[in-house]
Amino acid sequence: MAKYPQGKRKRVSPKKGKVGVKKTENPSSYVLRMLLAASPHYVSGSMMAQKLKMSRVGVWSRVDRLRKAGLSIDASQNRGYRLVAEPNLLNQPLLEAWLKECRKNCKVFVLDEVDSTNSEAERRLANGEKAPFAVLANTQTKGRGRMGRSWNSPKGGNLYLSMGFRPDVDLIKLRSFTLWQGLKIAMFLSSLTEIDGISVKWPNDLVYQKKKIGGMLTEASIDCERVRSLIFGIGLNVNCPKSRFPPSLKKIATSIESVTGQTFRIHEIAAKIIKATMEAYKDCLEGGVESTLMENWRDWDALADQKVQISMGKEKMTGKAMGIDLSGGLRVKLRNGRIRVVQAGEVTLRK
Ligand code: BT5
Repeated sequence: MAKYPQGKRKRVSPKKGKVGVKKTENPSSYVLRMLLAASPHYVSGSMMAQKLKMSRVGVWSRVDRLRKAGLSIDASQNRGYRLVAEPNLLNQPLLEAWLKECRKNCKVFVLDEVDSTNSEAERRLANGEKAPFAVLANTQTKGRGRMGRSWNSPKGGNLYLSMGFRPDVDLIKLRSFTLWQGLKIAMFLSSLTEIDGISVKWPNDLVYQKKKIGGMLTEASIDCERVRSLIFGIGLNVNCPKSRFPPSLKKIATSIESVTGQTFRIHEIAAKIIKATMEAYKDCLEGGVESTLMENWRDWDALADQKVQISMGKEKMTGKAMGIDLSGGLRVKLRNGRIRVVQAGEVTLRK
């Protein structure tokens, strides 16, 4: 549980005005929105009743339902209700409330368990779900990495999120999509967690001191050079203590909690990553991200000036990583001084 008032969230008062819950909004998410906006203070029960257009008993039973779903809400006779802590397990109304708080509309599907959120997003796109949308799960039984690798997905406290889009644009517009997303998400995480030293390891890892904190998996369906559908998946180790990593990951992975010694609000992180992902996607469609990406990359590049080995299928090559070019390819300086640009491959750091 991430407790209040701990955390770095700016304190705001409930918004004034006569407007209450809209017909389209889930009342539970509206209750949570009011509690979030007032946090760490109380919201009066009668004000809630007025805004929700229901009786005070109605509000009480709505709050009780939220408590049963795992939310810690304190009730005080004279003061009203207060959100005490947020759960580590995902709660759909709370995520919706955070999205509203971030002023972002996006349909979300919160699942307790799924094979892979990327696979679920793919199925939903195939079944005609309106894009964009986000799929999140508390755990994945077949979380996927690239090239058939698996993504360790223990239950509770980590983020497993996929977003489905239908871009219908030329492939070239989205060639820097994963790198741009990585840069934007690394920037957001650094500012939220105040971790100094989060970086992006080309092409799809989020790392801290050479240890993997998150990974991204972009999958697209392409038809005649046009991207018809696109799925962006991210796995992020948030509140997972090191002791929960399997032995194979203990030396190569870490989590935000292990780095900071603090737990973070998973719903806030999820909502803000959804927002950052939607904005980064829009940037790519509008065009022109490549030069900004190249300019900013150096500050966030986990490989800058490092000796690397790159595996491209059976071919292996060693050299010094020299940033990216306009196409998003990794520039590698070979022993003979020539620069080779690699578009896809597995990079390992060499001593
Ligand atoms: C990735 O692959 O890094 C992309 C991972 C994407 C996962 C998300 S979760 C939500 C969505 N749904 C999915 O099914 N997938 C996406 P790759 O570069 O191939 O790295 C995989 C390697 O990372 C593994 O072989 C392990 O060495 C390591 N790894 C696995 N689980 C990890 C974890 N939880 N934390 C850090 N490293 C991990």
